[in-house]
Amino acid sequence: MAQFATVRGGKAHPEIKVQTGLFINNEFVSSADSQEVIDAVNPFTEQVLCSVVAASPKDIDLAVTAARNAFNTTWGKNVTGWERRKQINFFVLHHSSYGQELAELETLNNGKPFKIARDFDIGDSVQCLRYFAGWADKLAGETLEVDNKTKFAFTKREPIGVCGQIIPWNYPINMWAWKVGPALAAGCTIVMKPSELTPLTALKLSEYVKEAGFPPGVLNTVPSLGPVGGAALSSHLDVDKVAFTGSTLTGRKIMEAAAQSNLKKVSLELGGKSPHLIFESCDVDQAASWAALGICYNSGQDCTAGSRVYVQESIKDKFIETLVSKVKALSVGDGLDQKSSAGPLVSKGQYDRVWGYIESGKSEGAKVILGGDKRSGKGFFVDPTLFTDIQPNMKIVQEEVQIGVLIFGPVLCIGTFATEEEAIKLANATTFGLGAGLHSNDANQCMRVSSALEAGTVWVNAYNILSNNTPFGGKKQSGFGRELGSLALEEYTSTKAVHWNFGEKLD
Ligand code: TXE
Repeated sequence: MAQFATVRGGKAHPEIKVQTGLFINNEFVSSADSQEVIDAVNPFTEQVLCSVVAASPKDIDLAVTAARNAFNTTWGKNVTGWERRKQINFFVLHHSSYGQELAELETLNNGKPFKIARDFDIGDSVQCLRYFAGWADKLAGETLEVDNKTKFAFTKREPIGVCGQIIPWNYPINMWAWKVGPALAAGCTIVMKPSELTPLTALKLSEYVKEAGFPPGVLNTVPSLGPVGGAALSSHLDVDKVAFTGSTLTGRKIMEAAAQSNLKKVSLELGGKSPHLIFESCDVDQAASWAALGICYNSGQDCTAGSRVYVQESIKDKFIETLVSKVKALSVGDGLDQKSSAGPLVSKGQYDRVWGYIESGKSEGAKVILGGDKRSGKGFFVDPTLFTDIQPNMKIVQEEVQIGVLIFGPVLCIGTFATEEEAIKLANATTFGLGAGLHSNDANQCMRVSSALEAGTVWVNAYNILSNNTPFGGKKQSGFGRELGSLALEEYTSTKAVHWNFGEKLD
């Protein structure tokens, strides 16, 4: 098949050239042994944008070999931290100069609004890579006293090796940067498997990797179906670590594959059913704005989407009325339209799943107070849908937690509580623990509740804000390991202890 395709873009870039091969050793290549392709679909038009090569297990093996060779020769312990920092920063300069084109491609393949793709997804990923570039020459060990007269020990942080990175489709560029940044800074080499739903921006970024002068094999990109390429990567005997963001269901499979192959290190970020608590002392207008953002941002396709709001009974009516007016003000439409604040869902599969949940909410007796009706015409659209009168055992509240598949759309369940104790109990009544939010003007209450919430991140009087220097990750079945911040580097380094004898002689 042709090694590139021309994708019809928006006003700024009417035509975008996309490489369609696998990116191995800095070259775009065909599969070694397969004719399989992946269709990249535009979720607004439902049309195929282009087809890209789907990596087979043999291709994954070739990509791992390329990454291993680079690790042993041109990257890994063979380059100084200072050189890694320079190389990553050089890439960042290059990558940011292509921002508009990359953002349009993200909108075309994922559906999210162009402005958000450009200003948040790309803007933030540039900052993320810069942040990690800064760490590359600051990975220090310790000097430890063993015996003052004869011995001491020191530790070194060494790159863990070849890393498989399996990323989802909700933030294709961000998830790429969150994983690539710390891995490259630490000196690891990478085999990146983007989601089969959104392979295009990872391929575009691979072009920049080559142009920016990374040595061949340092970063390889292998679009593939999850059960084919993702499974091959997680069970590969020469992969030292696999980093994953996606569903709990797939996270379990990856952990199993790692355990049954070479016990590679694993980090998992698996989403959640995040609670958002609204206490009576809060600024209701602000709390409603954050709650609207919490469920509608990225069309609810967000691992920390605040999909369960619990409001104190005394302010229930005022809060719900304000929230409805905030959500109504959002405009859901074509991502290339400047006025859109949210786009369609990413795929027909996600569209069907979300509508299935909405229908189940209705049939189980929850009350729809906004949305809940399908649009006619093209595009995988789900307008924000708000449910009240929920019960803890309803499928929209609990979802399929046992298999770990969530609604993952702009669908909000609103419940009430009387006391702080009840609010905490409701919030923690989930097997997940990724994010949680609370709004209150009582500082002591903020301290008490933020301590009691079982989540890796708690937002107080805000929701969904992230910072590159602040760790992010889950508790319970939302996974383990941390991304962002200095802790992300722990995921990509191993500590070597060196014991040094300068005085003791054996008889
Ligand atoms: O996820 P998968 P899907 C959740 C969300 C959504 C559900 C299903 O609830 O409704 O997952 O989405 C790769 N071995 N999240 O089916 O399968 C796959 O190719 C190795 C939460 O898209 O987890 C893709 O690259 N890899 C979330 C990645 O896993 C495999 C983001 C994610 O796909 C594999 C996305 C296998 N056997 C979905 N099977 C979050 N935490 O933000 C699939 N993959």
